[in-house]
Amino acid sequence: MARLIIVSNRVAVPAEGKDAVSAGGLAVAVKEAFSSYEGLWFGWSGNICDNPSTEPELIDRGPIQYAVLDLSPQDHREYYAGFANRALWPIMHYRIGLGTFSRSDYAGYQRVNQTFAQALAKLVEPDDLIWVHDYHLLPLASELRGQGIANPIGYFHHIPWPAADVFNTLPASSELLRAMADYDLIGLQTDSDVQNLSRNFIDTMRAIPLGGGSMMVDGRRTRIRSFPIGIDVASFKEAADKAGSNKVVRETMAGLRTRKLLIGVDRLDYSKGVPERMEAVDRFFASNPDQRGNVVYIQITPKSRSEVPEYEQLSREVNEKVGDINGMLGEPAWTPIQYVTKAYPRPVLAGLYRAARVGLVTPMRDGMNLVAKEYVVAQSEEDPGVLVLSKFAGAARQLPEALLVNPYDRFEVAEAIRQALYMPRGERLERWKPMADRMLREDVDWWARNFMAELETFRTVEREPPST
Ligand code: GDG
Repeated sequence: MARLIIVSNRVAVPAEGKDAVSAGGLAVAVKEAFSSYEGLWFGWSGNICDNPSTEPELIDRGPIQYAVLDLSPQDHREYYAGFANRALWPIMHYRIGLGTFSRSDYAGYQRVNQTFAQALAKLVEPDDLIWVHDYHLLPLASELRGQGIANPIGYFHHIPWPAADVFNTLPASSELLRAMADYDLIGLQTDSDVQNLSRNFIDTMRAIPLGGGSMMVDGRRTRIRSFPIGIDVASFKEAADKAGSNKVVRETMAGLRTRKLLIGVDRLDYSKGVPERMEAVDRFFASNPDQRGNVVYIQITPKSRSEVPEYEQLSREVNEKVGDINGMLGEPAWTPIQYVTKAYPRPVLAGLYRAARVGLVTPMRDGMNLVAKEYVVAQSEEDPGVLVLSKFAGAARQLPEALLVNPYDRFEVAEAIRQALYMPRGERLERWKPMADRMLREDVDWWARNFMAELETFRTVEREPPST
């Protein structure tokens, strides 16, 4: 069997005796990709220590091998919390004003990419395919080529690619684009991301389009295509079907009594539009006073990236907003917003999605947004709920039957909440069915298979020996 090497910033090494599917997020996607290959998953262990080894720790877990490196406190500060999450993340999400560029952070980002490439190059065998994930590792292919690696290397970008004028505000933008041309295949979430990056290549690097997404850049050929990521539909649906027996779900439903439930589930991140959504809910109660006491909004928001100052600030903002709204509108017997910052097991989420009449997924900008897909898949045909979805989430392309909204317009979101709550079953079903069918067809397996099939085509490409 051929071997696939997956590289990502964080590697989710499962506990001994467990397989990777028990974890969420990338682990689910990676498992699908590994189903037809022998696998090696390479990246950061999640540990921070002084003087980390440059030799990865090798761990065997069933069919998948893991190779992980620790980071030093400086690496973590500059590469991860700094350049990746304070420069690239905000800019990719169109938040230029929140971007903080520092030369030392950028140097740290390059250094960690180089260290990863040097360690990985020693493990690569001639027939391996390499699939790199996400914005932490934009220059990895270039570093690997510098180490003499000529294997096919693909990259998948999980977050949006902004308009060229936005990306080009980043001082390192041209250098990063040039490095990206060393990937054979660049996958993005949507066609509009593809257009943005292709324009960026053409305008900034005089890339020559060759048709079918291929481009010639500095004498190298690369291909840019969209591969919208999906979810593990079968297991999510099963979790939602069984959730009635879950204690947290049962107690939540009992607590609701006859009230209708609105649900939001997001990592605490300014791209997800949590405070803006709370304002829209506030607006909804202001213009629909008869609904006070009849509707409850549960927002589940596990904290993330607390080491980045903008996230701490957001956490304070959301706490304040929840306090204000509940204080102004609440009654001893009714709390309009139930805000929870702990992470729940996936079966609990699936059950709460099923119980919710309305799924509120209103990011200001999002590469895809898997919560929107999970909400759809968790619904039942007997009584499907309504998805209110930001038109700036990549998922909106595959879920056009949702109530699509502009998350910057709280009046529009409030009106969509009203419409969703009053929508008759016939219309709910008519909107939900095509979305559920599409999610089933375009699931995580479909995504991984498509990407790998395309990457496989680069096995036969003759490559100039890398100039070291
Ligand atoms: C990036 C892109 C793109 C959330 N709370 C809990 C929990 N979650 C799970 C959700 C969902 C996942 O986390 C979040 O998915 P998003 O799609 O919103 O993700 P990001 O983390 O921003 O990821 C995004 C994604 O990559 C994939 O390409 O869609 O656009 O930004 O699965 O269910 N899971 C559990 N407990 C929680 O409390 N177990």
